[in-house]
Amino acid sequence: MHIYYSDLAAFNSICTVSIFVEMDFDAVAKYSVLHAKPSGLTLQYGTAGFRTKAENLDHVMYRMGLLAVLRSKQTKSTIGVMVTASHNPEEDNGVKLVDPLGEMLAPSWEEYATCLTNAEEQEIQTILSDVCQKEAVSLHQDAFIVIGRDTRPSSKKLSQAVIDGVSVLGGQYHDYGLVTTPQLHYMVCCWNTQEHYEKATVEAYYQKLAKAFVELTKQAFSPGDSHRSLKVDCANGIGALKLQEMECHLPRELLIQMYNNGTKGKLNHLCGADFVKVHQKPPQGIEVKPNERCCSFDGDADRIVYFYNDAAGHFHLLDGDKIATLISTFLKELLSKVGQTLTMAVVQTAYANGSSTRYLEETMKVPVHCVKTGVKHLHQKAQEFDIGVYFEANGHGTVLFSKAAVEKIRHLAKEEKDNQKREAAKMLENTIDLINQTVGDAISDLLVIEAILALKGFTVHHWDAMYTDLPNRQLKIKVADRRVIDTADAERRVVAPPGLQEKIDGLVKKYKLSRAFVRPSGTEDVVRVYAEADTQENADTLAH
Ligand code: NG1
Ligand code: ZN
Repeated sequence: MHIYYSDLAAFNSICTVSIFVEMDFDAVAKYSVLHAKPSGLTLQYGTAGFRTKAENLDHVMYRMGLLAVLRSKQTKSTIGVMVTASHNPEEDNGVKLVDPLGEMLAPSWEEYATCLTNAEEQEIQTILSDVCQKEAVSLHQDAFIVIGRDTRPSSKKLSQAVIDGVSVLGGQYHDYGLVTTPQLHYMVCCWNTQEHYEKATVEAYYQKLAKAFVELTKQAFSPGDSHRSLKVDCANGIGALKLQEMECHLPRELLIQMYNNGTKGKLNHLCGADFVKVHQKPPQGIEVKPNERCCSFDGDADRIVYFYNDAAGHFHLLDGDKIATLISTFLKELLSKVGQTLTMAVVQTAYANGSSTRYLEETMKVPVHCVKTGVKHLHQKAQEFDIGVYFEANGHGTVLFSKAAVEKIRHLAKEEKDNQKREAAKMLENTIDLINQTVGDAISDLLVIEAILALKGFTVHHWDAMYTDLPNRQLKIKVADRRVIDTADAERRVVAPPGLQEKIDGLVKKYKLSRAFVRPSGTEDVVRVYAEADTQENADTLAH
């Protein structure tokens, strides 16, 4: 692993010997001018960092480079900076910081990020000093930052601005270049927990996942079997590059055909997981034959949804809720074979289809918890259990295994005398290794799902038939100020402005099996509306 020092870092070490002891404010100021803030622009570090038009982000990137150095010094750990705007249109971009174990940035630091981003140039120094003081940042401490970016045309230049920010404060860095968001999260975790994880390289990531997949599916594929083919819509994004690299390590029984690989279409345009989920139809650029299993990644490959067309040509979506159901059912079956009483729960948001919640609770007898939108909320809740399965309906999710659960499972996989129990424990062990526990990961999730389907001998139709989704509709509405809406109860009820919740309740009452809520988006300047009801027509009318 090489550690790169930019020209700027070299410049600093020559010009300011004291850089590691105190901040070189002259250099910070000099480079702040080169990464000037457009006047009058205010941004907020939202559910997934900063996101806006790429042309307005240069100063944000530079400043996030600065902040990442302070966070690294404070945590005495490697910190990640990912340049991406996920499923947003190609003209947008964004940035988020990744904390030491690969998790989202701590809330208090989100506030510093917002403050630093909106500061005028002459205020930067004071804000940096304040953060150092409040968080007891030791400037003597070394800082190490890992950086990744998606395939947007603007990403390369923006990640260079991050590097400028890192270097001006004397931080060291490694630029992973083009990686999926979950790969960068995984790398951060590797750097900070070297004893548990493999080497912090993308190649080691492929090897770890491939080994677990091969071991897990050993019994599922027998020689002479026909291929299990899967069509993947890569949203014209980074997923295409990285899935191709992954594929070289996978057994030939799994035949992956990639579409929207970025050579023709525009990123996230009429394709990708968000398009498929929101419009409830197949993406462009892929021919879907009846009953063929297909899936869509989003632009930075941290989300995945499956879909197919039935023989009558009807479109079926298998979203994050269906994925959570498939995975938790599989895990529950293995746990009962192993004979262990580990706690397991599924964590969802208000967007989870009512049918999925009911199926999990009533049929599968798996406890379900509802939290606020945003991966960090799901992740946090899932950590409360031995096994926490979390998925947003949009296809972002993963499974967390507690340290104690992992130890127990690994021990049983080795020492258990009963053959059947030991085999089940081994399968659990391989599932643990196949899952990227830092964050939702389209490539890792794809492999988990494909392994489970192969092991269960399930077609996409079998999987879909586990329960039937209630018809639903999602809308987004531009309002003057979305912040006037305040919610409670995991965003399922409005508490401000007064009277709005009563109106929603009045409308919901008119339909059967209905539910509806509104909340301000954390990533776009819109208010989101969600409705479900007994028929698509009713869900649509209610939403409108
Ligand atoms: P907002 O814009 O706050 O609704 C969206 C998604 C979240 C999450 C974030 C980050 C929906 C309804 N919302 O948040 O689930 O994925 O983006 O990407 O899908
Ligand atoms: Zn994404």
